[in-house]
Amino acid sequence: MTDTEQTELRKFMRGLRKRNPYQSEFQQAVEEIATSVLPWYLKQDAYLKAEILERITEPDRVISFRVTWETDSGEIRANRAWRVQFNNSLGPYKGGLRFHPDVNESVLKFLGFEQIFKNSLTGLPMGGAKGGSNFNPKGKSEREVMRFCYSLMTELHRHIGEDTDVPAGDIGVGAREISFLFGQYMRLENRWSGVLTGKGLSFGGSAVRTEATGWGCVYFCEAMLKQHDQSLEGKSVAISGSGNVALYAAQKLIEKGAKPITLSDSKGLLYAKDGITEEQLETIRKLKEQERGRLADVKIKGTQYHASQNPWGVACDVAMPCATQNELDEEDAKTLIKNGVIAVCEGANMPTTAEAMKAFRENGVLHAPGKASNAGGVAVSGLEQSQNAMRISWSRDEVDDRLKKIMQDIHTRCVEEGEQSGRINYVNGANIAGFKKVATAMLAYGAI
Ligand code: NDP
Ligand code: 2IT
Repeated sequence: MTDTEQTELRKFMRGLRKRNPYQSEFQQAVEEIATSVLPWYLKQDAYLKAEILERITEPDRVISFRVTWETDSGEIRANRAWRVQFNNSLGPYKGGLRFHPDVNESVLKFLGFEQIFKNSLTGLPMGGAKGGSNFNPKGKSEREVMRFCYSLMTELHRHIGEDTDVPAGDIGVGAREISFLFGQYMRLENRWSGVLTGKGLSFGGSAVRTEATGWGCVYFCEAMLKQHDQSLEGKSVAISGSGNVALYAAQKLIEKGAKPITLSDSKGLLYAKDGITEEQLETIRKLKEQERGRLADVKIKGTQYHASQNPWGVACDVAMPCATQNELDEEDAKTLIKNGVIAVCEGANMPTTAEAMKAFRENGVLHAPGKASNAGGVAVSGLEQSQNAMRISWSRDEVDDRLKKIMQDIHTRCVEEGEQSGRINYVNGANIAGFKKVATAMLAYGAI
């Protein structure tokens, strides 16, 4: 960055921090995008005059509401919930719902903001949004989760619609929660519509949506390695998380001949020196998806559980953070670099801190940002919307072929926009490619 660009960035960020105090995650996500796009943006008079950067960082609206529900023992509980409808320039608002005790407005604004550019990169007509609640589904009974979902949808239904805003899953929201939410939407609206994605396969869900984020992340990683004359074959991969994204990333890695050597959760790390096998992964998947167990409960020969540890201390060729934001910091990055990591491919949203990103960049580690590498999930959500609109359903192979093509196209866009003196900066590439399309649409709409 030149001195002028740096001064402009500081000025812009000062204003943004003032307008959004205490929202550190949102500020972090905006600063990353602004850093990438400013060198281009500052040369575009029309965009500058239209204040596109100021406008794109302001959500269209944030809906905030109370969700009251009853426990099995008859106690009344109240949680906070939000829907951040960030930008619908490219299509109806689209993005997941997160249920986790750490959810607050800053977290949902960062996620909604990232979603605008991720959705733009998919090439599908989707705007950006995110929602969720500080409700903790852990330890709750099935009936409690159901009552909570019904209550949340009782407010949310008036703000969403198949051509307005189409929520989906994220942390703590999977097939079970989407089914409860969808059932309540239908009851309230008295009609069937493709208003949520990630639905069950028998009621409008798309083949491969469950697997899409993890598989897509591996397809992106494969493309990134191929671009650098490498392959996944035989590579050891440290994965964090053991939820939807992590489990299906591990599955596809095994299929590609790579070795997933770790999984994790918020309590600890599961390590398999020789790689987790297909059979072992199936056992873990059942424990997590059906019994809602913890990794500490996994008792499989050839694996070790280490409480309170993350995967970044384990020597690996590739790191795939698939749990949550800021889970990989500068110290973790330095350890990975020391241990010879060649690529980091993000399954989660913003899992890498700004300092860790800098360390990877300065040490020549390939780094795929989540908005590019985890876009497979929302892409197949977009395909679910198309199938619902056409009243048809595509086969697994058909959806998987489209997913592969979308991930390859995203990779190509990152390369085109991210090439700098012979090296590819995937973070810049994804940010610039995602931003340009939305900014151009906003400019065309005039002063709205
Ligand atoms: P899940 O709820 O299925 O799994 C989340 C996993 O991450 C769990 O293993 C969980 O451990 C761990 N985790 C969550 N919060 C923390 C934390 N604060 N510290 C340590 N570990 C944590 O969620 P997903 O797999 O769906 O989502 C994972 C990431 O991928 C998120 O960043 C999400 O935004 C992103 N993503 C998801 C997509 C999807 O389609 N599902 C699409 C694109 C991105 P524990 O059980 O102990 O909490
Ligand atoms: O972060 C994400 O892209 C998601 N949680 C998926 C969103 C979606 O609408 O499928």
